[in-house]
Amino acid sequence: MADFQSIAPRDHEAYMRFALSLAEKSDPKPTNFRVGAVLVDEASNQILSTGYTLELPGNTHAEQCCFEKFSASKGVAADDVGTVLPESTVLYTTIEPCNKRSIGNLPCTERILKTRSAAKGGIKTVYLGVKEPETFVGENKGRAKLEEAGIECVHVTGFEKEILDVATAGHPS
Ligand code: HJL
Ligand code: ZN
Repeated sequence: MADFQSIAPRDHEAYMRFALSLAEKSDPKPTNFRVGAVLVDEASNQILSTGYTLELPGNTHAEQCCFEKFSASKGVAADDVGTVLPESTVLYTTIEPCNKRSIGNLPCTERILKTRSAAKGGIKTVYLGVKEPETFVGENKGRAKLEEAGIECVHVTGFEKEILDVATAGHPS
């Protein structure tokens, strides 16, 4: 991916700001949060994929769009994205990955865990900008579930207000 390659390695604030700029591309809706996500190979500092809520057709989440765009670019099925991710892949997401979804949709937490059970690579660390507000599903256990499974979760602080302002722009005031 060619854009935004000026981010220095492990500049978590800059990557989070980039993820927030992606969230701003999502159409404001009262029924969801506008989230942005970036997949990065931390060893080479390459951006592998980007995504934002509803970027792909259907009721798609930011992290899901990241994964589906990357698997498509590698010519593998979405389910097999973990087989084509480098060992040192990390995910930046403005809001903690979800753990509960409307019927028929796999939670992003499960998608992340599945990348680790694949033969090669997978997500090793998730950098998140804010805990999910309890608006839609009550307390989100996404982070706890990832940590239990050995995936490191790091809260990149300082963007909470901006992230929530963007995420809830379509919600009634
Ligand atoms: C994250 C997103 C997104 C959410 N969270 N991390 N990325 N939209 O792109 C979390 C929220 C879910 C509800 C409803 N949102 O989206 O809890 O209808 O939107 O499947 O759980 O689930 P659906
Ligand atoms: Zn999700």
